[in-house]
Amino acid sequence: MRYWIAGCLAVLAAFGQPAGSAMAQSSTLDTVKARGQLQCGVNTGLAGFSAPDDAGQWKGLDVDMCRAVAAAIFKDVSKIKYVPLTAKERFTALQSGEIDMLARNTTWTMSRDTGAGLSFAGINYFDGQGFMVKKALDVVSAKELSGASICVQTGTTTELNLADYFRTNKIEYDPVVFEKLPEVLAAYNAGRCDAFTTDVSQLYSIRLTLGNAAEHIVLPEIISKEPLGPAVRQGDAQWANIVRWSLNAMINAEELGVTQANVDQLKESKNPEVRRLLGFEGEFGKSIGLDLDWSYQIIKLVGNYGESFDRNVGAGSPLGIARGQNALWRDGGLQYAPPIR
Ligand SMILES: N[C@@H](CCC(=O)N[C@@H](CS)C(=O)NCC(=O)O)C(=O)O
Repeated sequence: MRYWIAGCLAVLAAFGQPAGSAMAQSSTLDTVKARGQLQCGVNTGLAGFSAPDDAGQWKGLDVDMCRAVAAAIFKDVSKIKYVPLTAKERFTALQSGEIDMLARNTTWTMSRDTGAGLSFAGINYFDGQGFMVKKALDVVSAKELSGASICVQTGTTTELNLADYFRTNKIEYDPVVFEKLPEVLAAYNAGRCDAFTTDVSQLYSIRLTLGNAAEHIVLPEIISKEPLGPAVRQGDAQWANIVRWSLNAMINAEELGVTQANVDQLKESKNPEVRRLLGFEGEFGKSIGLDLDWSYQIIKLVGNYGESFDRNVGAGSPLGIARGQNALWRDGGLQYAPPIR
């Protein structure tokens, strides 16, 4: 018996274990540090969230989540390998250990958070699902889409919301389902479907790529809650904390008025909350395995949440999305981070 067990273990050792379970046992932070690079799963190309610019540099609100974590760990935002993933590929990439974190317009749902081997670390964009149609269709409400064909991508929350909405409103429709976004868009452009549905932020982003954006309208109905946020593999609490508190640091920095431009000046601040945020009081970095200046580095190298929002998707970007639900709680929005104390 003993021999058999030993033999079994030898076989296990020889063939190895799935990367995901092996990674969950060792610390993701140690793995990332030893590799000298954060492997971050992002969208294949969604302007404002994650897309390479003309110089090949990845930019976007989700990309800034990757950059914040790299800043906290390495004090260097170049130490990132961006792994572009489709909707269908994203969770397997995380489970298999191909990526350390996922920052890819991904909705936090109960089934994903509990059943898919992943944990969500916060919400970096409050979104909801909507519809886009060609203006020429002369439709002003989703309720007028009776009998319409609607393009949708598989592997998303979008498919189920679509079915729910039309069932609840007792409207007949014809779903046209594709695995990849370019296929969805080609079908929409070619008139194979009357409407395209996904998260509203993504509709605005995609509309800019359609040639004549003014020919398409986003209908007023928001049919779901889509809290988008970064996710990690289940089973490594320290790593989840690093990602969660990197986002919280950005939101708290906005609330405290700490920006990329004034962060060095504010090293002299007497405000105890600012002093804790910048690592001069308490030992908050230590508790997550990082240096005391972890959040200073995030603000210095990436900026606060509001700065990231504005330059990527907000007023300072081609998307021009209003802060809306993504404003800070004190400004009437939903962004609220627990305090660093
Ligand atoms: N937030 C939704 C939808 C996210 C999603 O994957 N949206 C599509 C439609 S815009 C997308 O990003 N596709 C790009 C791709 O798969 O490369 C989810 O988490 O399921």
